[in-house]
Amino acid sequence: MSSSNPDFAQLSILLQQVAERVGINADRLTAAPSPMLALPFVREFIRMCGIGDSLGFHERNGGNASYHLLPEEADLARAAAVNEPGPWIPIGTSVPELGGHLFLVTGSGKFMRNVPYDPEASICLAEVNPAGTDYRILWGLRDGGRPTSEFPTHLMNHEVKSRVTQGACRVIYHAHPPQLIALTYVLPLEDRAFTRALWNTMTECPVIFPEGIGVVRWMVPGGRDIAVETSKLMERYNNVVWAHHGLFCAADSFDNAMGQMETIEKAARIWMLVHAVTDKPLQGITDDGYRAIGRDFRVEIPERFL
Ligand code: 2HA
Ligand code: ZN
Repeated sequence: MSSSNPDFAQLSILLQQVAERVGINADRLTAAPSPMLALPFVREFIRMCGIGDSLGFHERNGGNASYHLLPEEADLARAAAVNEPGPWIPIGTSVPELGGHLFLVTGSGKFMRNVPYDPEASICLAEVNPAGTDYRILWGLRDGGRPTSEFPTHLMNHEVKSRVTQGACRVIYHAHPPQLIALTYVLPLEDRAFTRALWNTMTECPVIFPEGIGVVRWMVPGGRDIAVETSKLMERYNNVVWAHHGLFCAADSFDNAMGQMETIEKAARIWMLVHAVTDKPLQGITDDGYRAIGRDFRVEIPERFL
């Protein structure tokens, strides 16, 4: 349908009037969907947000996600993001190894539940400047806003993970899974205690996170300090617990990021189910059991956890 079609012109005027009356941006009713939304990694990002919501990981605006675009995806995204870039804004930390890179990221204060419903208002494509100190928005957050308050943690995690995985890690996903958060009131806030407790709940756990799991003590979220602590642990782990807050997962794909979040929350749930019944479980997986898993599944189980 072209705008020279009289029916379309009339419809467009009607929509403008309706939009004004109900107080919303008329572009939302009349604009064609952005070509960005057709890109496969954008669709997968949106899908992951919807799955997280359906699993109860994202009350209100809780949680956030980011995706580090491959160079060829960045070319596609630049072509699809037809808007004028926004102004450069300080990140609040510096990520020199990510200079010039592009990221999809959820918006501050945005609800994960609304990402599939209205992605253009809920997420954005952000570009990091060559020095790695500032970012600007190339697409998205149609009604205004900024990337998540945890953008410094996301970017510092991406910088570390990209380095230690030779570019394989692309997704950082933060959620508030309830039973894992509950566990941060019960277990010592130590990597070893969480690793052992969670590994011991399901045989697949040491296969899915053989490197263990890191724990950050309670800290004020949303700034550089917690970003520094988290990214230090990301050198060694793919999953980092924030005490009394939630979990950060780093992965090479959206499926694996969600898979880690779901597995670790399920492990916490099993821990809770067992300990609701007894303080002293009769049995569990032994150290030699973990060593055998490491051998048969060809994963490295660090001896320091045994
Ligand atoms: O986006 O989860 O940690 C809200 C949060 C902050
Ligand atoms: Zn959070």
